[in-house]
Amino acid sequence: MNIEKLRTDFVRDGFVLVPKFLTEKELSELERESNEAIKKNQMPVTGMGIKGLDRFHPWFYEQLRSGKHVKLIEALLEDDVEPVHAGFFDRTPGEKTGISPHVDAVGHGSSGATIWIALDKTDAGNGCMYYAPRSHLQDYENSLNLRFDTSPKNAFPVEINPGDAAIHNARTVHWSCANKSQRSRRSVIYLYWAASSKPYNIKKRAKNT
Ligand SMILES: O=C(O)CCC(=O)C(=O)O
Repeated sequence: MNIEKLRTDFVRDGFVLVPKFLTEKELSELERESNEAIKKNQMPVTGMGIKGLDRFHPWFYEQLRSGKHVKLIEALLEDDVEPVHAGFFDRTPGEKTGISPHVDAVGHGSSGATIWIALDKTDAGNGCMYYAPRSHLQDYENSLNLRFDTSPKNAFPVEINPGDAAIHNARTVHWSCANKSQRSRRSVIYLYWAASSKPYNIKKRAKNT
């Protein structure tokens, strides 16, 4: 892994893809622990996913703090990190809606990052996530439902394989689409604030929202 190149791309675009981030063994372990966590959770997995896996499953508590991704995120943010939560997303086969454009830093840190690890192959057919390249450089409203032009010129499809990772800045606009296929599209995420980040007190909105 060329960390310098990843950092340059992350700073410029607001995201990076890391193919084959997990070994096959690590991927099986992640899948097994996700299944265990979902079984423990009393709520069904909805479109918004399950947040706070680390609060009821010790394996995720540990991973959130010392998983192998932590050092990479610190290198990309050039800061220590403050763990926020571990989550699970499942765009279930046939699901009719995805997730609206948003930034993860809603109402909190000005700087942070999310690592999104694919458990299944993800593509436009099964409701992949999209990033708006360089959107982290603009001031978008702190909202989970941004008015944002999601046309192809603004949209980078996160089409990756199981065990690959996508890492985005907490201020990068992203969204996902309905899963029109019969294939599942599961992922695990870990969200962090940069330790020195301050709460974001946004006063203005981007011109194009
Ligand atoms: O996996 C998805 O569909 C959406 C993920 C997301 O919004 C996030 O990680 O913040």
